[in-house]
Amino acid sequence: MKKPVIGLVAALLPYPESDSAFHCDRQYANDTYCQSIVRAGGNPILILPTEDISGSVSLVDGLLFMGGHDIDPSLYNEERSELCKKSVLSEDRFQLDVFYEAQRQKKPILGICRGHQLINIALGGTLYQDYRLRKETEVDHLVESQYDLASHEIIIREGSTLHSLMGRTKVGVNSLHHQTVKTVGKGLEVTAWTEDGSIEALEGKDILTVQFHPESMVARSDEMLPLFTWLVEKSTSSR
Ligand SMILES: [Mn+2]
Repeated sequence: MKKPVIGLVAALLPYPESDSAFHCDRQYANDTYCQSIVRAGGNPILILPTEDISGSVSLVDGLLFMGGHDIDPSLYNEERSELCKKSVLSEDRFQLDVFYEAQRQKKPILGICRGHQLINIALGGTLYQDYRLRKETEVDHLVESQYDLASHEIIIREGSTLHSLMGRTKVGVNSLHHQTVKTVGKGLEVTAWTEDGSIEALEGKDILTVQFHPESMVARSDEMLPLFTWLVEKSTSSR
């Protein structure tokens, strides 16, 4: 049987970070995202910058927006804070265009970390340019040493999609972000928080987004696999 095709929206690795002998940028997806989709029963492909975004989106059954750079604060009408890290406007605009086209074509969407933040901005939400700009900051959100292990707990709203996938209201997650959602975009609901009130998950119609990195935890255990299974199963039923 043909597997649901999941479009991974390409991330940009600009030169010289790309370390390319050809002095060029790279468009890429971390293998952990690919492997998570494969383990969930999907067939991952890369959505690349193109003038025919509509054509590319029509090739896939669902989309995954992955982790990556900060997003240019001008896209949510804020001045750049000195705490904001590197952003690339062309990458932001490409990924936003893919999101809007995916919505037009009614494709299910999973967003992870930058993807979660991008989708919130696409729907009119805003970000804290660094989580330490929040008033309450008891939780450390940038714990790179535990990239595949839980470093803080999240509290999940009962009755949410995330609750049905995890089967409980408290789950340990990894945390490798320094920005976080401030105001929530139109049509989205907050479905998970940390104990100090930082937003960790959003849901809308056929949209699920998380601030943590389930793709990295999937390499160690199946606990986070249901998030990817949700996307693959939704993508099956949308055809
Ligand atoms: Mn976190």
